[in-house]
Amino acid sequence: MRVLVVGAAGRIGTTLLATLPELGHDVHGLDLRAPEARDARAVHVDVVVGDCRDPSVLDRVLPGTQAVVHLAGVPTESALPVILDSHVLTLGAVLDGMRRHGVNRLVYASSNHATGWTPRAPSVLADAAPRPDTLYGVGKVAAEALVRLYVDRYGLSAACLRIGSFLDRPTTRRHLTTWLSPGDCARLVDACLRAPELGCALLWGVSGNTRGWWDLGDARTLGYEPLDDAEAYADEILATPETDDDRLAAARVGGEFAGPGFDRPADPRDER
Ligand code: 15L
Repeated sequence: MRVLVVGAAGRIGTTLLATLPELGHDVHGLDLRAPEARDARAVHVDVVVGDCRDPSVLDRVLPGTQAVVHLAGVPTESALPVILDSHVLTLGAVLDGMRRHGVNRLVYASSNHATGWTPRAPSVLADAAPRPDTLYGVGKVAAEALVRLYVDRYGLSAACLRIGSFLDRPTTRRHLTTWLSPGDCARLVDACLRAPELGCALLWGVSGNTRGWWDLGDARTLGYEPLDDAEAYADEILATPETDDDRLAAARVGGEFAGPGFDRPADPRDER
């Protein structure tokens, strides 16, 4: 499948540029800047440098594309105007471009922070109600709503991945439940690209972590088979004493994002 990765120079983007071709996809990318370090597996992948909010840029890269993986956006808390621009406006422009060019499949990198305020429970479904923990989470909720609109109004087939902690390896207690390995990230995106129909799927983006409490049932039904488990790092991580920050991070889906350290006014003029 001919797949456009928007946000190709970011951490997840550079991974997918290297791994999706190995899974049989014909990948190309778009980003505001060129990827810095290219994995040897991605040297032949074409990346256009341009702004996905510019329709003329999309009109260059979308012809012939069969699916878009949209990763663009500031990957952490920021001022509300930045959040809305980088997550919602970029996605809206890409969705309109996809309509213009008849591209009907989207994999969207949402985040656990869209429902980060949800308290810990033995199992939390991936389509848990929106409960953002930050302005970043608000941006992801708004972006998920935009996807929903295009599914319902225009018949788009889409998956929003509420990604946990995308890292080469887990380093904290929270990561023992939230880790998404690079390999599993590629397997999850691949499953979403290959599933016959997505509707408007909401899925957790995590590995098959033994200590996970985010339900992977819907993702597995779509064909996702995680091969990694943060438990392989548990002895090393648990060797250090548990801190108050660890306990806070364990209380809600969003971990420390739902704590006092991420308290921030919506109006940037109120920031002290
Ligand atoms: C995210 O969505 C962020 O992009 C990343 O920076 C981490 O904070 C991650 O969630 C997480 O919850 O660990």
